[in-house]
Amino acid sequence: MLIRTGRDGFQHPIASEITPRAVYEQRRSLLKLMAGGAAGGALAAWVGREALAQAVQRPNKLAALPGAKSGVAGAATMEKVTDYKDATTYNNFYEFGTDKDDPAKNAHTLKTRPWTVEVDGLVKKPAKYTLEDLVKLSAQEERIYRLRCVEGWSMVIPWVGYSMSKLIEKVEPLGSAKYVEFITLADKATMPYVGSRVLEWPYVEGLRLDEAMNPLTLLTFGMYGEVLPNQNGAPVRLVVPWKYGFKSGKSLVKIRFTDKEPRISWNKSAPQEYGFYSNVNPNVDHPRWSQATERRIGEDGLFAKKRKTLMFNGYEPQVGQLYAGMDLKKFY
Ligand SMILES: Nc1nc2c(c(=O)[nH]1)N[C@H]1C(S)=C(S)[C@@H](COP(=O)(O)O)O[C@H]1N2
Ligand SMILES: [Mo]
Repeated sequence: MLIRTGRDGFQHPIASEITPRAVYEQRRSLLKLMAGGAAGGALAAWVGREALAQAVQRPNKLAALPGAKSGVAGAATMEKVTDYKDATTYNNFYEFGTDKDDPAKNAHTLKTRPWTVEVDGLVKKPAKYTLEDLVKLSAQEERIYRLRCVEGWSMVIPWVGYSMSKLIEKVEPLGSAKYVEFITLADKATMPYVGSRVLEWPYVEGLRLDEAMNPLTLLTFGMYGEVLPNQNGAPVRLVVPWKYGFKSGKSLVKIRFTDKEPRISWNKSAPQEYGFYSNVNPNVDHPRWSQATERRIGEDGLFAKKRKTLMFNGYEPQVGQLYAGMDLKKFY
């Protein structure tokens, strides 16, 4: 669905990316009501969501991937962990569709074995890692991170992985390496929306080298003590907890070290809305809405209070110094 804004006629491709969840769900059930006749439509919508939640409810069907509690500062918020059901049925993974429940419905086609991640560019030791080698490269840790999306929803998830810095140290970046580019799978055969005009494919993300080296940046293989469900970015993704969710690329296949700032997918699609840095910042509004508050998934009923969004998503003590002296209104 195209939405036209007043400013410079920019068209945003998808309503669901920018619509707060409560509004979006209301609108969907309303549409279904209108389509199916009042009672029948409402029932169908309810049954649909329940069935999806049932289908992903975890009778431990995924392989266990436990991690020892992390010793990294800031790696364990004490906030209530989001229900597994919510974290696995309300996703953004555009390769599988643009509705929040599309990834849970469609990502079963993703083939996560065999899987390799190629690390190249400005490094002394470029290498191709099999998933198995990558999993074993360092000890798995559990980290309970907040993840906040541009659209205003947030979650608290127990991720399992290890600091990206462990991999970076292994490949030994050259002095000229300043950025890291994260390239994700774009396989038309298994990802039905690759080729659609929503975004340029593959989905590409990037970090400055010092951001990637920050111990909080997590190379992630699991969540809730199990391997990642496909819809959450199996078999390996990034989690960068102080940045908006889209910086956390899913289903990584290539990691490349560069001397130039990588062109990232969302920035290409809408440069005035999504900057390279995309640090969570309540003081810098999105061009079309405030970023000062958020809704925690699972608490987004009609009467749930919004939460105040914290600078760098609450990770300022750990990452604030990375941006000392930078104008974050300019480098959004
Ligand atoms: N490859 C890929 N990675 C992606 C996305 C995507 O569409 N494709 N969406 C991003 C966005 S917008 C968010 S908010 C997070 C969502 O992660 P989650 O579904 O595990 O909560 O994944 C990010 N990583
Ligand atoms: Mo997002």
